[in-house]
Amino acid sequence: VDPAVLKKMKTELTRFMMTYKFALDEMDTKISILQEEFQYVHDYNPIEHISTRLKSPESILEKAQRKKLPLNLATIRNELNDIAGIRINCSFQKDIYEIKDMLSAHQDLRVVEVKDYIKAPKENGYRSLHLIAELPVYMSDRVEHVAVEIQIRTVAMDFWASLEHKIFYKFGEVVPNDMRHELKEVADIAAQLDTRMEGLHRRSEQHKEQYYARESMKSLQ
Ligand code: 0O2
Repeated sequence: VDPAVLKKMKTELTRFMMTYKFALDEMDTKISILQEEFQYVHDYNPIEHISTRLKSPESILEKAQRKKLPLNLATIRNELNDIAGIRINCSFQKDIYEIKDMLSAHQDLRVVEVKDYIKAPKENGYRSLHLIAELPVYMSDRVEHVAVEIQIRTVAMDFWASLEHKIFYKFGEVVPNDMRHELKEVADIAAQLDTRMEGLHRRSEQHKEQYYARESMKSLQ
């Protein structure tokens, strides 16, 4: 290959990857701002943990080949929505939808797809809310609209998904029935934990409100 052509290809690929890194940086900032401001206004932080990941060029190519896509950057940008991923782990299930609404209200962020694996869990028990959002990334000579996959889940959903990912997710072969059932059962137990913890949270809020109301009555007497 002509060295000049090779150099141009390398520059294009690096700039392509950079747009996804910048999109993740922007998302990270957006979420940190929400987190800080929400804590200030509501005296409560709904986000336990945020992590970001950028697919490596090798796994982008592997996925493009698996999907039988022509190997050019424009097609890959249009067809692969999970090159940049951000995962938001929340405390409670209600926080997931609150965060979704807050992010969807951002004018520069266009939610192009929602997959609600909480209302409709996957057959193996996987639960999570997935959004594909597009946001503009301003480069020196162009604006790119870059897709980011946002996974929002509770810590209990994340516990199950992270371990299932290690145990089976990329196994690629048929998982024996008894193990499939047990994984699904464990996912359902995690969902019950979410419901119970959320119930406890609600009751504790009511309890605290009543307590402070009683205390302020006492101070008036
Ligand atoms: P990794 O290693 O986590 O990055 P598409 O991208 O639309 O072609 P798909 O599978 O329809 O592919 O998208 P979907 O369902 O939104 O899932 C994308 C991501 O969600 C996966 O990314 C996982 O991170 C997560 N996920 C989906 N299903 C499961 C599951 O059953 N178990 C676990 N642990 N994670 C899941 P990747 O790139 O496949 O994997």
